[in-house]
Amino acid sequence: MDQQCTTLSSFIIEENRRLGDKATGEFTGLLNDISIACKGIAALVNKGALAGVLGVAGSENAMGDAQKKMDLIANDLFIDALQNNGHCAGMASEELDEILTLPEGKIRGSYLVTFDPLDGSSNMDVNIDVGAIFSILKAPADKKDPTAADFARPGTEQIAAGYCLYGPSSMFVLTTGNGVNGFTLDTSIGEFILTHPDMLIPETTSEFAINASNQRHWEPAVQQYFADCLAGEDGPLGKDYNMRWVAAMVGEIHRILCRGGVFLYPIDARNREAGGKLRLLYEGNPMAMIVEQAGGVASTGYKSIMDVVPNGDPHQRVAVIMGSKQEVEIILSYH
Ligand code: AFP
Repeated sequence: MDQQCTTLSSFIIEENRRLGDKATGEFTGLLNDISIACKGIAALVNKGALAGVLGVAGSENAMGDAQKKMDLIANDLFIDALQNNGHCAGMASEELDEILTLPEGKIRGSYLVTFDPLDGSSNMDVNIDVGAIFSILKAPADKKDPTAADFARPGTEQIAAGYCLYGPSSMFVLTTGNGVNGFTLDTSIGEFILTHPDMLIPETTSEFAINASNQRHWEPAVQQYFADCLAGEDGPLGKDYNMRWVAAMVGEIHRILCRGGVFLYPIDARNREAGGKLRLLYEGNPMAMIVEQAGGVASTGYKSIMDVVPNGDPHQRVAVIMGSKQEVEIILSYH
């Protein structure tokens, strides 16, 4: 093993020290809990059919999505990691109807965690990328059980955010508000190792990701931008574009962090009242924090995602346009 390698745990300890944190160890412990959940999920995702984790569970989540077996397993792994170590006071998950407080007798920690334990889970059965997304907020100071209102805080109040991509290799990508760093899971030693320090999104791009099957429902601004992308160098944007669609936001955002691009899940006629399709607290906000910490822009089309005021519903939806700074600004100029 490379003697110089930095593990996720040593990176977080060092980062806290550098930031002059009083170092109670609680925040480090919380990130460690999350990374342990992600390692457990990575092991099962990697085994796939051999672990018997493919297929549907036969239930639905609060949004009416059919839950996969692995959605529920990943959710349980997050809950187990977060409720037993005294770092977390409550959680909100895509797979739980309501926010979750801790059982009697468990120590209430100083943080709240929201998560999508298995983003893009319909990719599981076809062996394509899936991921986990998380956001960390400060818990109420009084150590009482949090309520849904305690989670209803704008993205600007996030303490940290990250995702774990389960792809050809598993990668844990983290921001604590001081840039973005990526760690690759070395399965031979069971550690996430810093492999992508100071990730920065290129400002310009000619690659976009959008589910074009929804085209007829989009607003005119997005319709026009899309038409101009397709027109390529003969159109007003004056360049040929490439298109990608992983159908797991973690995969799209990771690609954008590595080589630039824009990802759009815009308002459409069917979800205008709800505010969009993706979820604010465990998809929009954490990804917006990561993208902006990496030099990109994250908007609803009309305002910064992290300025959206939550309405108290843990599953509130939001429109998402994020990625390379200059290209997002071009898209916003269409609105
Ligand atoms: P799940 O987390 O429910 O699997 O959904 C994934 C997702 O929220 C996001 O990661 C994708 O970009 C988007 O939905 C894909 O949805 P469509 O295939 O319906 O466009």
